[in-house]
Amino acid sequence: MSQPASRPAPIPTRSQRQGDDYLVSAADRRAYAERGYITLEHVLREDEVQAIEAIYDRFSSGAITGMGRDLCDMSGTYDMAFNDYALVNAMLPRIYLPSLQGNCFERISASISRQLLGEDMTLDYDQFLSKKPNCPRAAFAMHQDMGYWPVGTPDTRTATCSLAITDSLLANGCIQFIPGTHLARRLFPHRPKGADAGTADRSTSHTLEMELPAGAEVVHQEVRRGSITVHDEWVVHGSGGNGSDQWRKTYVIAYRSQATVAYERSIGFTHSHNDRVNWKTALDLV
Ligand SMILES: O=C(O)CCC(=O)C(=O)O
Repeated sequence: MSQPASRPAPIPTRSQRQGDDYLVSAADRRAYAERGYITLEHVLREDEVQAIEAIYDRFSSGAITGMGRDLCDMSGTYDMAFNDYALVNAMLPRIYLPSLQGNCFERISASISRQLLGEDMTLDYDQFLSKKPNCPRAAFAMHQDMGYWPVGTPDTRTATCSLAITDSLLANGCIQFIPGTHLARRLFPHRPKGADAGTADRSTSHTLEMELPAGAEVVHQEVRRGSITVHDEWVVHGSGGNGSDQWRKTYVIAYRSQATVAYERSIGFTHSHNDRVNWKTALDLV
């Protein structure tokens, strides 16, 4: 069952932004714990979004080369031609273009993650996700982020901050969540997208999908340019296709604890799609 889209909040009269900090309120922290995600309004100013978008577009237009599988279509298979991509996924842009490092979204989202989850939160990975206009295929299959990551990490705390570079609306395939699905802290079964039809497996496509829990109520979370959502590692989420004539552009930065990031790196997991997988994932559990 799908709920009507929640509308973007009205412009607040007083911003929670103070320098490189965005003050996360006690109500925000409670909502994050209860629902598994929150929306924070007006995190970046228009001039800051514009500066980031100029760099962002170099990735979404394919101008940055040499990324291997880190530039792929998150809705399709690795063998697609760039011009056929529907959901352009650029993994680890700060590695491929180091001048991105230390930008204002990195600084502000780091502060937000620490206020939500503790001072030991550190940047784990970044990602640019762009949905082409008039592209119903540009859907991100519903999943839990833990489904993609190595299982067995003792401390799973995560704050994934997604900046809307464009307005993110129901029409262009905004993010959608099933609130509260994080509470049990357990993985639902995931499978490679297209596995049922025999059209893909994990070596041909990165994308996973899952059955939605019975009676699930999906909330379409619209977000205005410059505002962000933050979600945790267990909440079920994804997004629909782009039925509008506008791009949807999203800049994701995920934070995990220093100990967890050190553990990931020690087993060779960097969030690059070029990693050779030699650890257990959700697929080993089904
Ligand atoms: O923003 C979206 O379309 C989905 C992004 C997502 O699944 C994620 O960042 O984990």
